[in-house]
Amino acid sequence: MKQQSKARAHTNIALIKYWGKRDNKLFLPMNSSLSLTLDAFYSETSVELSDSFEADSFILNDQPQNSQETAKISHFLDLFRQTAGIKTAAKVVSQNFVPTAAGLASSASAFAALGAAMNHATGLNLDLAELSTYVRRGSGSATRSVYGGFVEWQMGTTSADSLAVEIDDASWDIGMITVAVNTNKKTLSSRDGMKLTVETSAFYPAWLESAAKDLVSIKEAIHKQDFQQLGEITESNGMKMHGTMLGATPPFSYWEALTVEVLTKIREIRRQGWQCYFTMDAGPNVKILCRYSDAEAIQKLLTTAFPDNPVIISKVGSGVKLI
Ligand code: 2P0
Repeated sequence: MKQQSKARAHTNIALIKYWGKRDNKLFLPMNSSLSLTLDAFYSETSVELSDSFEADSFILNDQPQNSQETAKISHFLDLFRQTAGIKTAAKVVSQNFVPTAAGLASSASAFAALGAAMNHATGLNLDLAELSTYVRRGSGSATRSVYGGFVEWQMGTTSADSLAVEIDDASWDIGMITVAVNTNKKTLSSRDGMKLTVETSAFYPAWLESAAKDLVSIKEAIHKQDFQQLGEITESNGMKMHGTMLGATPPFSYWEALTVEVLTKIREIRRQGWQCYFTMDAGPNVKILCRYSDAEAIQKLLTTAFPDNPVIISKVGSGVKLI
């Protein structure tokens, strides 16, 4: 057997956050989430299956990866191999066009691209909804990167129905700006951070109750194309997620001093009349939901205030594609 496939997947930023698993092995989440797929950050991954390979190999950003990193990929590829009934080893070559491990969700685009390439190379050709249940088991947030625009990851009841659903293509003047506060590798992974939160946070039950209500409201806002409502829910849901971490034992936070300055600046820009709303993931960087047509003007205001920090505009991204 010899097959080769290559895919591109874009990252996504959750507007209703995924924060906690109810099953750590199957990556079943504690709550449903909803995201916007971004055009500016993506991964391109090729998978070559060949009977001549003795073992899996993995090259990321031109660097051959060690046995520990390769084992993580092998475990993921096994999901596809088991279904396809093959044992063929794979050569995986991946390029991330995303600052890695900085809360910019590189694992989402990485596993979505790898899964899509493997889906094709094995000849399984699962449809996108089913593919999302496979890539979920590489990284939860990858579930949502299968589609473009606004995407819901329904928590489901089993592994088979915990999947991505396309909600809207977000073609109504939507954009996102990222302010890179610090792109170094974080000290506490989101995987460990969410586990600690589920197990110890006094605020976690309130988070679950609130996230379920926010999901209903944000879907209404998307349906009505009500940008203000969309932004207000986004901002409040993200802050509630970060609140759960302060209620954990020991308490923790991904924020840095500059993060707070950026949030203060965004509120000021909003008072000047621009519609912009912030959200943050498991890192100090700030993402701003805005009108795509306003993005350059808002970028200028942010760059003037924070000249040393990259401020990156993105339009809405598409779903996984073979390339
Ligand atoms: C999200 N994050 O919804 C949330 C918000 C970070 C904060 O999904 O353990 O890398 O691989 O399932 O997907 C980041 O967590 O975690 C994430 P795993 P993942 O985007």
